[in-house]
Amino acid sequence: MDNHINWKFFLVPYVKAVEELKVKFKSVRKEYIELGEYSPIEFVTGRVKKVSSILDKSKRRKVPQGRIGEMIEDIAGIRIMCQFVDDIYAVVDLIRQRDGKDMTILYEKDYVRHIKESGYKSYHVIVKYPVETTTGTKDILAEIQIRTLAMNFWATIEHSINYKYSGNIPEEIKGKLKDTARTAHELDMKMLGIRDEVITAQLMFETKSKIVAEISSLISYFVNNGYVIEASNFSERLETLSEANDIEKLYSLLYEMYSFKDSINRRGDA
Ligand code: 0O2
Ligand code: 0O2
Repeated sequence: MDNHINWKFFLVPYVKAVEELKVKFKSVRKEYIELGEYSPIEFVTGRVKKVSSILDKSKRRKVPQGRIGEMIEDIAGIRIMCQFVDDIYAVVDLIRQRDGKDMTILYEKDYVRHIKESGYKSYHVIVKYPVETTTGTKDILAEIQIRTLAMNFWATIEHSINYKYSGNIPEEIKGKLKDTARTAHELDMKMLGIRDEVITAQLMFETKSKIVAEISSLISYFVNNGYVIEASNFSERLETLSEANDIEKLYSLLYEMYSFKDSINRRGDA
């Protein structure tokens, strides 16, 4: 059955779709970080399904060879990992906002609220995504899986065990896996309880990193322009305030350094 498909040619638009979608979702995260805001996206991965897995799935589902592209919707797969359960729905909203623009949502499956028999949890959004190829525009189906880090940990482990037993996991191990799925769920619920605290700490870390980077580049500027003593003084103060995690005083130091930079520039000797 597979003899008739030129897989290399067939998979080209899928490879492109995965690459493009990965860049798009990674750039959403970047945008939040640049703006100093919390990103509901922690990280993004993606893959094109292996030919052997496509063949297995099409055999299992009795999909005719000519209809693989329209009937197997996860040949292009994107996975978006979130820190907290609430973030999953924020990401789904982000995808819905793009519906009809650069992608079209075909349907959604909420395995977060409707947990699968195995214990599997994730939110799936199946989209149609147009890819420009040398032979014209091709509409590709892609499956976007959105899950927490705990859900991802569980699914990854379960997937490998499933692979080992070719889908027939012994009842005893199945039971243990369901138990670990409940533990992963409890972890997510506990994490949700400290969400605000975690986000505040992370934003503080990001803000501090940005100020420290700016101060450091100003110190180099002063050194390069001959203000070595002043630079070393600023550097000592940076070290003290950085150790103390004193964001407000770091801001004041930055402000003072910009004023100093202005004054030497006005004097015209820098
Ligand atoms: P960065 O800067 O490390 O975040 P590619 O696009 O080909 O270069 P690719 O194929 O996307 O890289 O890698 P893959 O395997 O699809 O995804 C791995 C990405 O997930 C890498 O990011 C890892 O750093 C990131 N990743 C994996 N585990 C974690 C985690 O626990 N936390 C975070 N924040 N990121 C994780 P990149 O793309 O290399 O970029
Ligand atoms: P891969 O590439 O190995 O991940 P089905 O016919 O039940 O296999 P269907 O109806 O296409 O799947 O859609 P469904 O149930 O939404 O599952 C699609 C994908 O979700 C699967 O892809 C898995 O990635 C993931 N998934 C679904 N159920 C489970 C589960 O019980 N455990 C784990 N670990 N992952 C699951 P594939 O086909 O397995 O491909």
